[in-house]
Amino acid sequence: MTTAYIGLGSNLSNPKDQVRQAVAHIGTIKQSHIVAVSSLYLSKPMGPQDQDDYINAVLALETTLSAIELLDQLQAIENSAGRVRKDNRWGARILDLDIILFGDDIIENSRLTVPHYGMTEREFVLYPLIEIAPELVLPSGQSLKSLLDNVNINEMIKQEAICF
Ligand code: 5RU
Ligand code: CA
Ligand code: CA
Repeated sequence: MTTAYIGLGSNLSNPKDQVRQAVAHIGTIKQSHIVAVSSLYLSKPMGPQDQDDYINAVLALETTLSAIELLDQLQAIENSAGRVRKDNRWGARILDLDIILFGDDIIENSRLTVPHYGMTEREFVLYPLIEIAPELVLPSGQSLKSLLDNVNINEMIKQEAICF
C-alpha cells in the first residue's frame, strides 16, 4: 500500500467544476482510496502568463496500483474531461493531474518523473500539500515546511473546501 499525492489543476471551462469532478473520478479508481483533499486555490499562472488564473488542489490517495498504472488511470480521467494535447507547451488546459509523490519512491523514466520536478518551487503545489500533510518529508529528506520557507505565496487565494 502506497500513499500517492496527486496535484490537480485547471484554467479552462469552469475550473472549479473541473477539479471537483476530477476528485469524484479519482474516487472511482480501482484498488485506491482518497484519504485527504485540500481546499481549492486560485493561483496566478506560472510559466506562460498569457492565460487565465488556475484553480489548483492536491489530494492524498492510498493505492495498491503501481505508479504507471496510476498514471494510466489519471490520463484516462484527463482525456475524459476533454483534454487535448496541443503544441502550446505549458498553455491553458482543462485538466492536469500530476503524480507529485508516490510514497518514498524515486521514479525516472520516459513517462514519469517522481517526485514531480517542479514541486519544490510551486506555491500551488506546496500550500495545498501542507494543508493535508503538514509533517510530510520528501524522499530527499527535505521537509515540506523547509521548502515553504523559500516559496512566496504569489497572490494565491484559498477558496472553498472540496467534499469527497
Ligand atoms: C513553468 C513554471 C511551467 C511553472 C510550469 C500551472 C509551471 C501553472 C498550474 C498555475 C503551469 C508548468 N500555473 N503553470 N497552476 N501549470 N498557477 O497548475 F508550473 S505550466
Ligand atoms: Ca502540472
Ligand atoms: Ca501534467
